[in-house]
Amino acid sequence: MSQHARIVILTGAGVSAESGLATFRAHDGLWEQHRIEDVATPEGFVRNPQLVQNFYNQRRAQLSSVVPNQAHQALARLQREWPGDVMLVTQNVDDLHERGGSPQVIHMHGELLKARCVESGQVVAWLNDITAETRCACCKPAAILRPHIVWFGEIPLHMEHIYTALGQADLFISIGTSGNVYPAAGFVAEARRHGALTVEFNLEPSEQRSLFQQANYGPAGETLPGWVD
Ligand code: BV8
Repeated sequence: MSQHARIVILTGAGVSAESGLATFRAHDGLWEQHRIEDVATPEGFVRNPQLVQNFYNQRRAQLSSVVPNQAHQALARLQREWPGDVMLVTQNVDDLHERGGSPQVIHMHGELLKARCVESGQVVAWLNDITAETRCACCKPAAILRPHIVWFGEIPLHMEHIYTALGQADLFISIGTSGNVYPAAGFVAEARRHGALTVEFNLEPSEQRSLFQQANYGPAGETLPGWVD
């Protein structure tokens, strides 16, 4: 039984903002340019698959032109150096935590750099565009591939694993999320219910601000390194 605090970290789009990736709900955010219903729901994918593929192709392609920032690197140091258990859960679908040195990342909303066969559900690494001609290699006849992304109305990934960790956490840290999207937005209440200390790092107070016992407002690339080290 580890005598060191068990930490669960949840990140959102704000942790990648200083790397240049758009967040969702800012004035120039992704949801200002696209309707969620059109590009981030199963119904939208059935209605206009190419519109959805293009939305994710453009975001996937952008990954090669951005780099991790000091917030990603500080979290990776915390994961590597903290003697107790640390679980990093992200709502983000980019690979910046991995490239920032994090040894373990749980992507509860999927990953841009993976695709999924709509027939078999098989998930494969995917670096390029998915087009109308793209087909899987696992089915006969070959089936279409979708982004390995959890859309609205779909069940997030690794939920049992996450809830088990939330039930045992001594410290829950939320970074760069507006606290609008469930079930992730409910994690702070779950951790607190089990006695965890709850800390928020965000540009401004999130929807869940009242549930955090400590808060550090400002760019995570500036507030997190000092706190971690
Ligand atoms: C589910 C992948 C059941 C897509 C995403 C009606 C029908 C169906 C469902 C619902 C419904 N009504 C409500 C729901 C539930 C729904 C939901 O919560 N809707 C909301 C809008 C009300 N949720 C779902 O559908 C989920 N599934 O409920 O299934 C279930 C549940 C539990 C158990 C079993 C079954 C699925 C949700 C997943 C949707 N997919 N992502 C994609 O990425 O394209 S969600 C999307 O929003 C992103 O993943 C994103 O990560 C996530 C959350 O947004 P944030 O990360 O918080 O980003 P945001 O822009 O909002 O905020 C950024 C924050 O950073 C800001 O506060 C800003 O101040 C701060 N910031 C900015 N810069 C910095 C900074 N902070 C620090 N430093 C900086 N430099």
